Amino acid sequence: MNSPEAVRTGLTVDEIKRAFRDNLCCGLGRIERYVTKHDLYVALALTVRDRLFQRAVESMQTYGGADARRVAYLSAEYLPGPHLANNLLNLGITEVTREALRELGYDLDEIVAQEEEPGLGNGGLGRLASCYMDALASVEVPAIGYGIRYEFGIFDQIIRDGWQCEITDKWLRNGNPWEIARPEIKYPIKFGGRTETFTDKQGDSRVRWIPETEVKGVAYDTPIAGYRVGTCDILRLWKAEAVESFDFAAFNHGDYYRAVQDKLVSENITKVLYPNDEVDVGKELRLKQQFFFVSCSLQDMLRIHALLGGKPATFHEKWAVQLNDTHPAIAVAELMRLLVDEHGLGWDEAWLVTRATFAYTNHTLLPEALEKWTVELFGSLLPRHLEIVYEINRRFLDEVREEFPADDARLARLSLIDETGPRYVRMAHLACVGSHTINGVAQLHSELLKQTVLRDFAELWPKKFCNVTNGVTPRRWVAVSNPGLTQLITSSIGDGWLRDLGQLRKLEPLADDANFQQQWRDVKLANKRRLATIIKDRTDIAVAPESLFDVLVKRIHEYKRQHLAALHIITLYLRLRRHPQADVPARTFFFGGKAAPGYFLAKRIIKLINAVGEIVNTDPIVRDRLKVVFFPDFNVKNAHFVYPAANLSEQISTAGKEASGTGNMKFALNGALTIGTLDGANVEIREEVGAENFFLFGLNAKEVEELKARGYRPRDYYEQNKVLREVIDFIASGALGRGDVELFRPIVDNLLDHDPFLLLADYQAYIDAQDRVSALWRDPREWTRKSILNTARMGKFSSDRSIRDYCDRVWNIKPGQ
Ligand code: NBG
Repeated sequence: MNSPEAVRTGLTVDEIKRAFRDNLCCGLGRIERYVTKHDLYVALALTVRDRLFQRAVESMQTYGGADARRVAYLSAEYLPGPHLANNLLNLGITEVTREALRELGYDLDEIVAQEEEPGLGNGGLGRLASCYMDALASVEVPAIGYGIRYEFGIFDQIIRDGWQCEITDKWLRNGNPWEIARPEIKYPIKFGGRTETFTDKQGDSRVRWIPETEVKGVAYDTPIAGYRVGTCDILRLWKAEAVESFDFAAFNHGDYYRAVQDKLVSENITKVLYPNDEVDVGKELRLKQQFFFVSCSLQDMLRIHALLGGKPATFHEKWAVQLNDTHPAIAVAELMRLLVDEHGLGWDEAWLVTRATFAYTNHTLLPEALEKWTVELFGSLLPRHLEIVYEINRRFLDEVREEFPADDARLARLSLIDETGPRYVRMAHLACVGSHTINGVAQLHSELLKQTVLRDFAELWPKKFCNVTNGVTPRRWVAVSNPGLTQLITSSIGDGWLRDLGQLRKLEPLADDANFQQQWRDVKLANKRRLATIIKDRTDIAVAPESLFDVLVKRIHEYKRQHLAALHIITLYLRLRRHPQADVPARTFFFGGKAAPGYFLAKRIIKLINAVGEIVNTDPIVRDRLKVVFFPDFNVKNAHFVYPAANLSEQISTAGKEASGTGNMKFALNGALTIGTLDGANVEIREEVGAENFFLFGLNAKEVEELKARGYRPRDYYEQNKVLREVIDFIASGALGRGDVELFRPIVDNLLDHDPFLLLADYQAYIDAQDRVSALWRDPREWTRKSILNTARMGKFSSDRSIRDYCDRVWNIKPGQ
């Protein structure tokens, strides 16, 4: 109690009170009489951070031993969400902290609401990385998550006259109490220039890279605590800064302003996160970002390895490095460079180490998302790496030639260099060649990967491929965001499910219990009220909490088919207009999600949804039965309010396009029923919860391909389906555009003439499935039973299970828990 650590890191009400007041005064220089809510938040965050770093330091000591193999998760994106409530939960101090603050006259929930989240990712991929950080610590795997400390994260979205507007995200403007800058952990990163060969002291021929510019990467550490365990891992994000020596050189020449200019240019590298789905990728700055964070991270791992007494040749024994998509794939060439050029290993030895180090996760089958860089750009920025890529390729193609003699077409397909037109470096190929294991993120996706984009690799190295189905953390996605449900579940089956999600099965016998059902509905209704209040506040639309909450939230993309949901709403609208007495149960349709700023059709889809809302929400005939809401700025913080309030989860992507999905898991875990296609992880969710508890519709992946191969003609569906025709004609008529017939013409033309994502082919099946949803909604007991069973059977989709699968199938690590 009297030792300094006890005062700084104790967990009793009194110790937390003391630490909090101490931070307010000595950490922030504030006195209680004049504090703002933000001051209170920062003081509490610092109080919690002390307790986290104490654990992080202990974890480093525990795992510093010679035997441990640690994980480095390399990801260009993370979406951690607000930290405070989650950290309190994982430390097990939510209630004592609430009490400590109450005694000081403050309200914990108000303070928690102050936090602004780091939006350092686009969507599912970044959020997955953060769920995995939580799970790595929770199953006690020593790990570092490496990434980029973007100054501007994903833009904030506002809706103006139905259109998306982007506002720059200034998440750092009020400081970030969760991170600690580590100016002593810094690495030089080189760009451009040329290479030359020389003979070293041993008489061996070596290569030297003479760069044109150099920047410095500085580490910023955020502790990531496991759930109720001692382990605390680190998220280490890199910020670019100017190298001092460069400033001095210019300064000495009297060119002070050039020195300042260098500083600006250097810091640009980590200025801004690139939105995905942009048409014009291949930007130089993005390749710079990728190389920058990868090189910092590998240099850091090599430093830690040496610190623990390791030699470069045993690097792979101590580090399992996961490439989160191709964004960090340049790591394969960079580790080779570090080992060969900087540490003097021979090529063959370095290659063994490299291949034993990396594993690659693919997150998409969409061909346009597979990264490639022109050879010119790549070579001008990373001349030494281009040489290394060529050498890797030369040796690799020799290997292929042995396996498949006289098969030039195959060689061309497999090559790291795409030579079908202008020459490109194919990053997915580099990742495949340089990794010991390649995985997809759901069973279906992993299979399709082997049949489509990575088919030649699967034929060459079938054993390299495996599947690890994605998962989500039940801590954030139930305990933090849905306290009502958490309490109900825990009072029924204990709290073991939060570390072992399979225990939710114990809820199954309660699915028919009338009393439990009533409590289940009460919790859902309270969550719906909470969401309704927020919606009223942000959009001024009043929604009825008793109506069916039908929710579609995710990035806006044609393949995710938000516009198919719009076709359904218009169908119901026209049905009600024609037959005002029609039996359509009251539904509220919620949409949320950002469109990439340069993605024309996605932005128009947002406008379409808002235009449908404008008509539907004000029409006296349907007014109280259909409501359409676009919830602006869907992010982690807002998501906390959305998943717990959903009755119906829309997972309606064209089969074969969504690699996994993780929102689908968050919904079902919170008791929503799913309407969905056989795509991504939907397939496995349906398998787990039971086909009878899932609204399936639409073509499967094979049927999609067959239909396309036969020659898909969307117009045939339009001509043959009277209701569909009315719906499309309604959009084309200008009725949604206040008479402007041009407004939605791009969408209408796209659907009638191309429809690459087969909305029209799936339309009728979707409407029929929605009618089954409405029918079931009229039977609250049956609906509730299915809702309970959905939650009860979601155990497989915990990110703890995913991480254990990675440990077992990919990293060869034994988790501590
Ligand atoms: C996304 C997929 C999702 C998947 C997440 C996480 C990319 C490139 N891919 O289906 O579209 O759930 O990755 O694996 O962002």
